[in-house]
Amino acid sequence: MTLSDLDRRTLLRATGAAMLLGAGWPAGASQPLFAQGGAALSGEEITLTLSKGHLPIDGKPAAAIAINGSVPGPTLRLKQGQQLRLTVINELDEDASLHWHGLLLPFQMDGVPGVSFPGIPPRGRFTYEFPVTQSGTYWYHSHSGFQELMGAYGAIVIEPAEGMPAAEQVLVLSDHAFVHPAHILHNLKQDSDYYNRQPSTLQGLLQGQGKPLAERLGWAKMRMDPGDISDVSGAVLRYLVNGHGPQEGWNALFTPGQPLRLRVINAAGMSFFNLRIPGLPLEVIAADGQDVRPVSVDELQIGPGETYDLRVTPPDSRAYAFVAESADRSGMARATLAPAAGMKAEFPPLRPRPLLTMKDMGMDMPKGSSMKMTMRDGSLAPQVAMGPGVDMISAMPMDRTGDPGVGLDGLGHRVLTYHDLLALNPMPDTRAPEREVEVHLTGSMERYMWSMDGKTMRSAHDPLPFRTGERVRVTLVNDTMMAHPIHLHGHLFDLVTGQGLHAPRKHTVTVQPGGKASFDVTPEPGDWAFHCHLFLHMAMGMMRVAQVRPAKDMQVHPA
Ligand SMILES: [Cu+2]
Repeated sequence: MTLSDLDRRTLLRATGAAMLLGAGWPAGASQPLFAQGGAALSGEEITLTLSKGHLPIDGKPAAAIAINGSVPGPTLRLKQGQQLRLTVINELDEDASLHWHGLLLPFQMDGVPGVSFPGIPPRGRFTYEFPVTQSGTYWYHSHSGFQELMGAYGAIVIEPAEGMPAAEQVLVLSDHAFVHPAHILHNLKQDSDYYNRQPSTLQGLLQGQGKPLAERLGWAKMRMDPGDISDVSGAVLRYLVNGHGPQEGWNALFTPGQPLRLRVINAAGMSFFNLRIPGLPLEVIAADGQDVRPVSVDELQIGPGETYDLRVTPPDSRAYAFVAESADRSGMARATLAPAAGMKAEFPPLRPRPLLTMKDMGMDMPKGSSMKMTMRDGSLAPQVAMGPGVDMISAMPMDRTGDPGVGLDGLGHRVLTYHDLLALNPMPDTRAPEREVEVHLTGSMERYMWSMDGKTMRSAHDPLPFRTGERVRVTLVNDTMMAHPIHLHGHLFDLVTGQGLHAPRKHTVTVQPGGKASFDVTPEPGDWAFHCHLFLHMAMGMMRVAQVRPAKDMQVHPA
């Protein structure tokens, strides 16, 4: 079963199983307690084994899937230019896979069941083999079932062919529930507001908080909630740093006055994080593994699937709080950076919950204009299959790559946007795009349905066709009120942000609610997964296959 194949029957079956299993699977002598954070593995031959057990989160065991007995799995420390043979052993009772997120490789080694290979059957194994051509911070994760949401992920750090290693730490951020992900999905299908425990409706209305009354009534009429930032929240998730829950936290040492590189990976299945270290500027030096001109900020948002390398130079001999606050501010992952073991940092309280704006609905319109009329006008996006799974078409989608993310405007300190990112090296393919492809990110929040162009992965087997080596612009239009981190496998694309030859190169781009984002890309041959990195959105169908073929073999599908 691939995650994208989760149709209704599979879902019901999985949910039934999850219900029977309660918290996932029973704790017992046969179920090992996993380690928090993995050892480093290097070399040309690496073996990774997936197995089930329990992860202690703040002392309480949660059903989990580990790689080599830890969550996260081992950190793969590689060298640019080396060969790599990765043998993956599946000790689970279901099909498994591992995908190397952000790595450029032959598509047969990319690890997506049903797209690039058949998957790894229970008690089977698969050997991936490819050259390591790039350097930087990446990660790997399962692309099967709910395994990633349950802990099947780890970091990849690739040292450049030349260059001295400096002091560094890897921070794998994630989210983990004490209930099975199928149970969460089941609850969302019944009530998409299930984990949005403080809807900004009656109580806030009575207290006169938040939005003005007229606007509130408008939102109510559309049966939407401006507080709907995340569909899965701290009500059910615990936010982890390197497998450590927020009460326990994770600790790292630094030498005062010396620069320290933090390789931050967002491996969360369902959460955006806002990162900051109160009292310490963050110098962004790489995004998605690619060097950028250093830019100093006080805070930045990281979407699921993205990585950022941050350089910090703590001046004082005191403990600093690394805060990864979930974007809906329902919880935080915590790390302490200190010059000596045992020091405690002061963590700030969660900030007030942000609210969505009209801009997040793709309608930055003057007051008094009618919202209802333009909420679902299919003529604005002819390729979108209008059906019950599409409850909105952005009327006026704006390029929002210059926005810092929901709730991060007007904080009074510097917050990173994609516009601040400039690639250190100019882009390798400087051709102007020959054509443009528009892909709509669509959904129905109420029905918890997610799709691209109104079609789910399951309903639309026709892939998105590309020609090998063409230069193409892909524009993503977000017709929903949630941010979606969209990931293209096996490629680095050049984000269109007005930076010319120094456009930032990425593998994952967050498209803000009601907004749009464009990238230019030179497609590599093969079949590549292209999907939202919120795993439950992908499971419900926000995924397509980018099919790249030589021009002579192109089959153009009618729209
Ligand atoms: Cu999504």
